[in-house]
Amino acid sequence: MNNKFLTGLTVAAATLTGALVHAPAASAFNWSSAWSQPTIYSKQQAEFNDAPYQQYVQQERVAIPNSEQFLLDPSKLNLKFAHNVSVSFINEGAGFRNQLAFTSSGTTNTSGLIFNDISCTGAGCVGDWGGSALKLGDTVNLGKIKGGSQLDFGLKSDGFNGGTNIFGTKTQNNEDGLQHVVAYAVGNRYVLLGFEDLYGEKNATGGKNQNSDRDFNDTVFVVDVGEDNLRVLKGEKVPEPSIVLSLLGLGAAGLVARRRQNDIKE
Ligand SMILES: [Ca+2]
Ligand SMILES: [Ca+2]
Repeated sequence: MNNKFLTGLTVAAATLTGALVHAPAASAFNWSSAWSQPTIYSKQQAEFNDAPYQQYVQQERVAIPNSEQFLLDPSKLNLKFAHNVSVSFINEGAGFRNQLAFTSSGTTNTSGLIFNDISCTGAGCVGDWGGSALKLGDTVNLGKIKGGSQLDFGLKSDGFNGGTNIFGTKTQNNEDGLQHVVAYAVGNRYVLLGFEDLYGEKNATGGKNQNSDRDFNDTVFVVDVGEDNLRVLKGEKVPEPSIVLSLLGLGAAGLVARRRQNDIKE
């Protein structure tokens, strides 16, 4: 091995190191300014009942306690089966008027805004401090997401008022390096997510810290992923439709097919 070659390697290594050092940190969640508010359906229109899920909304400034619900990793919301995915607003405990968006990547590649102004007022609303854009249970359809897709969600803190801090499900990509989302499996078909919208450790002030209460109640919503997808997310074995068909034969096949159609329609 000659010295010239070694020098070349050293230079290459130095260049690579430099590139790594200067590479921008991965963003928490890619936000598009081209997004606009999709149609919001009332809970009556969406036939959604928010009442069973209000119990998971933490009272203001109370850190989330141990929950008996099934804890999920919000950065790994993989859907195995196709489903018409919808998102329903449960509550907000925020002075900020946050914005929520989603991405789907993999088999279905799409993204968009879900709620442009997360603010509510009146009975049951935890953060009744200005704004009345949403009613509890309001629902947005994300459309059909195919099996083999990964759902992800991001929050723009006070985005309605021009805020620019974005929090995502990947803890290491958040600017403060802290977790800002919790996720639980609730009921038989929903993933419940709660966002914390302030920077920093609990009660930390100074610099970018915002005296956070770390209660993860600033935006709380559920995602209807369907029964089969939720079972998979909880680690249960759910057979492929084709396997079920071959195991059960033609008579049961009709039943399975109908059940799948219902899954899509719901
Ligand atoms: Ca509010
Ligand atoms: Ca909070």
